[in-house]
Amino acid sequence: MEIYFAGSIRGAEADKPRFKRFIEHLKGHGRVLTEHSFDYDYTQEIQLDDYGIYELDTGWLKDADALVAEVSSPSLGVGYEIGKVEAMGKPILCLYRRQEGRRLSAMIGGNRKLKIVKYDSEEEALSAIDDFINAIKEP
Ligand code: 6IA
Repeated sequence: MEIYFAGSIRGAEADKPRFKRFIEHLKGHGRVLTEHSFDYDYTQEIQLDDYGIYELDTGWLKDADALVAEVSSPSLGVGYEIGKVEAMGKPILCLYRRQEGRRLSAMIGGNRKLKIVKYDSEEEALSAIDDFINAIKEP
């Protein structure tokens, strides 16, 4: 199972430690193609420019069996990735952390083709990941 984890990169510094914990959990289910996209030190080492990032990520989107998108912080890149993977007909889980005074975009929350899970605790998000991946493994 190859999993593409997506999350806001330019604009969500505070989310990064949580993303890393989600990625570690996902690694228990398969290969996380984007593991290093959220690892600043590693990415600095490989020094990709924006063209390189786009090529690498769009290749991984084609390879992936499923997309797990953390959508708590608005992100052009994550919205774009969700649209592309939806067009490929692959399963998509969107995880949204409930935050006072904020609402998920209607273009995500209103799309019945997406599995949307709104969570308060990390445990809820991790268990939603397990349910989502297990449902793909046993259709
Ligand atoms: O608009 P955003 O930057 O929030 O878009 C985030 C999404 O685009 C993520 O789900 C990634 O898959 C992809 N993406 C955007 N920037 C990068 C990136 N930058 N590396 C890999 N994927 C990216 C360099 C990483 C940085 C830690 C130095």
